Amino acid sequence: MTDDLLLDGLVTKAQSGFFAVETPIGDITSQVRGRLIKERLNTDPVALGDRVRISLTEKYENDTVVLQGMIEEVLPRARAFTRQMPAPGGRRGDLPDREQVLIANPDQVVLVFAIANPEPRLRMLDRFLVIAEKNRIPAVIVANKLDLVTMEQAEAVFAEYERIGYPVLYTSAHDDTGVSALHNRLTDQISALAGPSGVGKSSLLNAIQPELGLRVKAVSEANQKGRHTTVHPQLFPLDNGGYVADLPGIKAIGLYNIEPGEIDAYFREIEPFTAMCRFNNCRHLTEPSCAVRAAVEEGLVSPARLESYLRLREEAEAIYYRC
Ligand SMILES: Nc1nc2c(ncn2[C@@H]2O[C@H](COP(=O)(O)OP(=O)(O)O)[C@@H](O)[C@H]2O)c(=O)[nH]1
Ligand SMILES: [Mg+2]
Ligand SMILES: [Zn+2]
Repeated sequence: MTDDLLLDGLVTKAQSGFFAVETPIGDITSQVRGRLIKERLNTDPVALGDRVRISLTEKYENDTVVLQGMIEEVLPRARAFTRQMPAPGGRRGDLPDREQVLIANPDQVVLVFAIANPEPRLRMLDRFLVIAEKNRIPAVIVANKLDLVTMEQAEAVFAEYERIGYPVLYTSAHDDTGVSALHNRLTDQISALAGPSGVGKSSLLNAIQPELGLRVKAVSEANQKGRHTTVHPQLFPLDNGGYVADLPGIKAIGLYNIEPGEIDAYFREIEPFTAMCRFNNCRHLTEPSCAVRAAVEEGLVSPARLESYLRLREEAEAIYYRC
């Protein structure tokens, strides 16, 4: 037996208690030590993207030796894309809220939108950015289908995001514009991809690496069949190094674990002005001497971003005060 040997690995797939762990000697299907499950009650004990240590056991299957893994240790997560599951019975119940980990240790989230066909849904983009900021995950924006518009038209929509500090890549999967720049961004990184359907995510992945988009799509479609099915994304290796995962479940992420006042901090260009409002509990709606509204008047904050802010804050308030 080889049980005194511990192997380092990366969890590339997590499903129903079984984990695909990529190790220096290949992919090894693994389970989790019961002790770890008991120690990590308020989170997923092991999740996609976790760095783990496994022990090995040999098993005979049809006269051949198969290696099986047992996850003995989960290394600390640098960051994680999580969804808070409200405890049964709400905040007043005895059970704690529990987090579901969509992906551990992503280096970045890549938010893909089309510049046209379909029209970019900037409200959704702003929601994704809030969730990324909340989870402290760097966000990259991809503005695809550049072939359908002029660069001026594209920048009219997306340059604001560059101005406030998010990298924006302008791409076209149809004529390959920006595809190598996107490829470079993904290389050697663990990237979580998100965006509405029809914007060209699969096409861009296929342009980067044949079949990649098809493989990613097959998984996310299977996940979307039932409304209540748990989402099991998967990390797909890139030939040049790095991994991508599709995050089909991200659209459903609510603002459960976000307090209304916290949202200020997740709009990076709005945040600096909030300290200058006359009232320190200013909601930037109709209060007198609101520095945020003044900043919009002066062209320092875009009206569309303030609108997103107000709507997300309203949503967060509705959830917060209901619980
Ligand atoms: N004009 C144009 N069409 C694109 C581009 N990328 C994808 N499409 C088309 O948009 C549709 C949706 O693409 P798909 O990759 O399946 O989007 P996904 O749902 O985000 O994975 C398909 O008809 C593609 O051919 C692009 O850069 N330019
Ligand atoms: Mg797709
Ligand atoms: Zn204000």
